[in-house]
Amino acid sequence: MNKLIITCAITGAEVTKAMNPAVPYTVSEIQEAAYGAYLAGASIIHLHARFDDGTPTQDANRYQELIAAILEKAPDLIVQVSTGGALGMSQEERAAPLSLNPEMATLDCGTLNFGGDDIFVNTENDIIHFAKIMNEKGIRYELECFEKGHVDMALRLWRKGYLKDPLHFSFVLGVNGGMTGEERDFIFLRESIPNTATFSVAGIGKYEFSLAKLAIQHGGHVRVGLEDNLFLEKHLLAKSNRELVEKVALIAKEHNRMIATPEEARAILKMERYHG
Ligand code: KMH
Ligand code: ZN
Repeated sequence: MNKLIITCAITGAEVTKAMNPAVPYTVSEIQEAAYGAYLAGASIIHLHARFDDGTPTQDANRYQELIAAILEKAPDLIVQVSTGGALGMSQEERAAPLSLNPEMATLDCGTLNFGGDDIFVNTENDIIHFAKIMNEKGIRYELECFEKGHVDMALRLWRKGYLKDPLHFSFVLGVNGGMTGEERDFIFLRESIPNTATFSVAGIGKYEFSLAKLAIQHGGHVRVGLEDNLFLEKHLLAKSNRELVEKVALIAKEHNRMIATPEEARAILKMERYHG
């Protein structure tokens, strides 16, 4: 089986230190979190920018500072910026970090409820807009799909030529408003994408490690991190992102799945460009 790409979603936009003090905000906290995840086996860092007080931002200068700090400690890491940003941000705001020509970015493939009154808005035209920018700049996209309709949307846009090969999906399962992360959901999604596509899973909350295990068994890749889940196990907060990556690395070892270095991850994902 191919090697396992581990992505670490180190901070996100919605989780706070009040929920888990290990959530990183500052440049040095984010640098440390990324480096710890790297040492444990992560080859991709899914990055949201935040100001020192935790406020999420899509400010390109802040992203630049964070990316430089991450690459200073681990120059070969793949940094994947978020174009999802935080709930309520405008399309223009969310696209800002693409001006930095990052190697990789997320592309969210549909709208969904996000708990309470919140809605994460990604219209068809939003998706096309982000895709056009990324195509022009040669930025590799990870297609975030929170339910089956998002997979269908991505495939429709692929057939129309807005999305280019090679496709790499991320099944983000367990959001309050999206699809759950039960085994049947995973199998359904996995069987819905072309054989030529690669995929990763991001299990939200209690689904983090059960989905990771399924993906490891089925040749997929895995994302973990405090953005997605705050707990190492039930009632036990994770002390760091590194701990979460270490737990996945252990599951991979139990299933005889080797872990990809960043260079190997680039080869698996057929990425042509190394940084900006
Ligand atoms: N913060 C969420 C509303 C992404 O990074 O592309 C959206 C999100 C997706 O985290
Ligand atoms: Zn994110």
